[in-house]
Amino acid sequence: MTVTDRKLPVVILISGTGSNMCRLAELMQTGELPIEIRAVISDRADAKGLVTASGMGIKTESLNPKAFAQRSEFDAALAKKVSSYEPELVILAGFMRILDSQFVSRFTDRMLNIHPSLLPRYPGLHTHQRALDAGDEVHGASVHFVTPELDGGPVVIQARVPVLKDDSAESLAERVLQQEHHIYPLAVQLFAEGRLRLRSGKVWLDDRELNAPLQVMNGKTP
Ligand code: NHR
Ligand code: GAR
Repeated sequence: MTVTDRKLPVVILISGTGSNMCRLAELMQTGELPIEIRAVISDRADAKGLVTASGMGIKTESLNPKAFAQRSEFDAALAKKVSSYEPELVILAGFMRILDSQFVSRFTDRMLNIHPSLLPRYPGLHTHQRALDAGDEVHGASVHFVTPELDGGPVVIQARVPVLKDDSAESLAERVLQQEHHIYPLAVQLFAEGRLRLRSGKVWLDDRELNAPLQVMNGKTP
């Protein structure tokens, strides 16, 4: 095996449909993305994405938060499960539970999330409705490194999506999701190739500090 054949071991955390996970898995299987998905783990046993992943031959697990008396106990059990796969990158892909700083510190600088807004606008939930309510003309999605502060970690890449006159939260979410399927694989690829890193809280690309997130508009880098 040569150096370039090396695949980055990853674990993906999901809660729902898992379309971002599925896109990453497809690109792995066609050889376009140098990762090895060691497991897909959900906090919901009924997540559709678990069925998709096992149908693609990927190991799946779930861990029910209700089985734990405290949040911190769930987070510790999840951290243990994730660690057992020895991932070099943890990928949050529609994972709907806030993780405590104990969890985050275990995977410092090697955990990414995709969030459906142009951060720092609209951290948290219901981002599409909030963008509509604010009358924004442009909305989008961001890939960021995960830090203990919710959706507050350094942003790597963003996709901008125009808001249309008759958009509902659902129609807007659908177009944003299409763009997520472009930017998440790109960020994961840069990380897997060793070109993208978080060092002392700053994003580095090709040995240069990134002073603004990479930008994609309608699938094109301007
Ligand atoms: N954890 C940390 N420490 N930092 C981040 O940036 C995180 C995180 C965990 C998840 C994803 C995030 C998103 O992209 C994410 C980023 C869940 C909630 C939330 O409020 C908010 C943001 C995100 C994920 N969850 C509720 C909770 O009490 C539960 C909501 C539900 O179950 O429907 O955890 O949007
Ligand atoms: C995506 O839009 C993702 O950005 C968002 O949920 C969707 C998951 O879709 N994430 C969050 O809202 C995290 N709180 P998917 O399951 O089909 O990838």
